[in-house]
Amino acid sequence: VVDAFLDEVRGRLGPQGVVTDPDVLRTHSVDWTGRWAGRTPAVLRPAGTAEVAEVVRSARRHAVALVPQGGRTGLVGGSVPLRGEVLVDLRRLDRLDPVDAAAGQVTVGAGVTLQRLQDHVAAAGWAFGVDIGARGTATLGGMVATNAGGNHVVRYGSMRHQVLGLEAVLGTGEVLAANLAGLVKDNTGFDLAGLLCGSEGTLGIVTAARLALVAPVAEAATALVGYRTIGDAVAAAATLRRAPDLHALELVLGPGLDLVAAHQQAPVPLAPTPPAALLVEVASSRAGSDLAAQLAAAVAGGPEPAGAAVATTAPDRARLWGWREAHPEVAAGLGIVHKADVTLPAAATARFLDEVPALVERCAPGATTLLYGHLGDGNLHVNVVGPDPDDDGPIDAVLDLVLALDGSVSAEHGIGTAKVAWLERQRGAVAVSAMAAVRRALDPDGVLNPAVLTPRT
Ligand code: FAD
Ligand code: 2HG
Ligand code: ZN
Repeated sequence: VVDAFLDEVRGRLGPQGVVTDPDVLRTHSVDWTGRWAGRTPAVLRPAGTAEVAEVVRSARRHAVALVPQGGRTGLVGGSVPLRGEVLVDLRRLDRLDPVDAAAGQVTVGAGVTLQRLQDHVAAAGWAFGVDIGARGTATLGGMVATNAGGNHVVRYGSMRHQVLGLEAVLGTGEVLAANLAGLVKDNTGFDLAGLLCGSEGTLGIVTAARLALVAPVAEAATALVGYRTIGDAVAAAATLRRAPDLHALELVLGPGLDLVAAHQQAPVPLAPTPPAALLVEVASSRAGSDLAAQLAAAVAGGPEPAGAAVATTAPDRARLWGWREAHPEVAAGLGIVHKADVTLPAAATARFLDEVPALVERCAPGATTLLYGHLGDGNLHVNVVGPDPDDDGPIDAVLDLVLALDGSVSAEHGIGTAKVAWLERQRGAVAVSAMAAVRRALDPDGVLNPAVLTPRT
């Protein structure tokens, strides 16, 4: 069956559109974490929307399942062929249109990386509201599919808030063009572009997006502020959420800072290393405001800090950001990482941070637990290294606690295949069956990402 499918696709896409080189297949079958690996008979490389539609229609005819792939930086096992699916690498869809300066919008192909988009719009005097550490590899298609969040959700929201329109090939094989003109207001029925944001490749393959841009930062001040206790850092965040021009509000803890220091062979800029620190950034599109003073005043409104390092130039700010952004890479360097990406109600955050290390220790004695995240949004990342790759016990215990505290078991990475067992507990049976019904309508034969979100049999 697969051979007949691949022959048909080869006929439509040409030989360069169907890759079966075993080295390439192996590379594409593993994700960034190394924890999720599958097997595939082929990687398809369509060059445009029409070719993606050919692939999906052909897959339906031959009952072949597909997994769309961008940069493979997703962290929940959604982009790898765990059931032997055929991969669809979207990176040749690399259209990057000129910035529409009148609207402050741009149309971009699904395969364009975030970094390339950022550079492109910066050259035209604009900025993009979402930024994540994987910017050099993550694609806009993957970021739409996962509704990526990242460093500036406190200011601009997640991907969903930047997406005005989408082009996608639905599971039916039809091409959906939803508000590619980028109309800011369009109340003519369902928001289909919004529906595809966070759908994790289960409803359609995103081929292009019409994105809203924001004013570029003219001036910014970034500080790594130490606190004597985790509780102080959480209390400070409650004050700082109201700071004028807030651009980022991130949490790191002492053990994480020490690991980054060892990795970067550079001393932590706060000595001694504090139990907790906030990376706070204020930014303005207007030059001439004294943002460092504004930031100091905002910090002074909260608990007394245990030292602070402040930066106002771009290279110094990037260095400070390194203390936060290096965490996933440093965790990966310790071994296979078990991840939870959760949201807590503000009132439950301190208790969660306090309880998780002991909880993990009870499930996996001797394991290393790193806690960090986008505290401004109540979003914490839990990285546990030590348990066997298949041992979900510690993360299950963490997610049980999240549900008991009325949080969410996925803040920004999605459900993928890794968190499928948690979806119904989080959202309830009615919501899950509504999602499955939408899925059946847009992908009647179950060709797209069958193992993801609400698995198809
Ligand atoms: P992939 O990993 O290739 O795919 C992810 C999912 O989307 C899969 O289910 C896949 O099937 C689907 N998909 C991919 N392309 C398409 C398409 N064109 N159409 C339909 N479905 C598609 N996430 C955050 O939210 N915030 C962060 O701060 C953040 N930081 C990160 C830092 C690091 C170092 C890493 C490794 C990851 C980080 N992520 C973060 C995870 C995040 O989900 C991804 O970086 C990004 O959103 C995925 O893009 P990708 O192109 O790599 O997608
Ligand atoms: C981040 O904020 C990413 O650094 C990755 O969302 C988190 O690897 C993780 O757990
Ligand atoms: Zn994150």
